[in-house]
Amino acid sequence: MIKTLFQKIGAGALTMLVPGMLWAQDRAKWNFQEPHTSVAREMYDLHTIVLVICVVICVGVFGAMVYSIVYHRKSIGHKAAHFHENTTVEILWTVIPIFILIGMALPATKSVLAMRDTSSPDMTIKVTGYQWKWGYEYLKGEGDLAGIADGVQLFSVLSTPREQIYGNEPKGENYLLEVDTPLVVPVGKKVRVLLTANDVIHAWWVPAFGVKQDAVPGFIRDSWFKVDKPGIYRGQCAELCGKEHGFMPIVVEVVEPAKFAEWAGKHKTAAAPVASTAAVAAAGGGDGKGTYEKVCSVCHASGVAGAPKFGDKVAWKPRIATGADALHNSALKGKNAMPPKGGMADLPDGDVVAAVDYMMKAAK
Ligand SMILES: [Cu+2]
Repeated sequence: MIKTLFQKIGAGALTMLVPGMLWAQDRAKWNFQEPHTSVAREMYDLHTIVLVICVVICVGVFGAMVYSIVYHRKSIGHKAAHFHENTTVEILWTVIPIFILIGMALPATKSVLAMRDTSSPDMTIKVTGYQWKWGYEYLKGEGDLAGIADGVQLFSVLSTPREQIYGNEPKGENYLLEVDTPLVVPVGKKVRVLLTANDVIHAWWVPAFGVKQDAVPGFIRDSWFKVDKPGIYRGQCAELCGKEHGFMPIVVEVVEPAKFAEWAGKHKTAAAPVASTAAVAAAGGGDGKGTYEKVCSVCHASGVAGAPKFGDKVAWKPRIATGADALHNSALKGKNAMPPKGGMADLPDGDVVAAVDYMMKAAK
């Protein structure tokens, strides 16, 4: 009887061994991402230590239980021992867990303090969550980063083609984890991120940096990272923020400082205003198609919540009848659920007007 029981346990352990080995081989898929900041490394180690403690406790407790069930069972005539109100045992099972908890709490507290320490950064970037994209604004560089990227602003929008999302095309390698314009930061520099949101709560999460921070409208939260290796790091919005929550990934490109300066220089000239927004609006020189794709399409491509669908002649007809000026005004100042300039306060008026014209033209 006992023999067959152990044979069964042995066979069970063997069948567990194969998936266990497969797991070990493929662990990068199941484990945390490879950490690339000191905070992420601390989190990774903490997770490993606590996991090991849990496994040891689990094996110890269940081992004792199984041993007792098998060897101390009534059918072989075992007589139960009595150790009620045994002071030594009671002290032991109080003191040992206390030490285990202290052993876990000490390194965890140290890591949380390191995570919260956003003091003396080399660079500060404001991150704004929108439904459904990320906005980045380089606020201030310190030391040799002073002034290099200050004032550069960019928007990061999902670049996975809709055909892949709808299943009409095979999915790419970085499916739903790719954007048109990544955030670029220098390697080995402490970057402080200030997080906020424009509409609902989002969360900026980059696992390899050990950063996961809520972006709350009306509040500023901060976090930091200092990446040790150039490369492309991917993350996602980690707070359910609406129907396209899964479509606002984060891509951070970490580059050498020289390359960063070069990149920033390019973006600074690109961001410089060429003419007054009014003049652009008058000349109709704004980027209609680009603005539509970056801003308006979020609602108008699928036609959500009263937003007339792009190219839908029936839905657009009564709106077009109110005149182009009225539509330009609604887009600039906001109407019902549509925020002013689609929620992008920094958008030049010319681009907004051009985007409205572009959408009107498509529906005529
Ligand atoms: Cu979000």
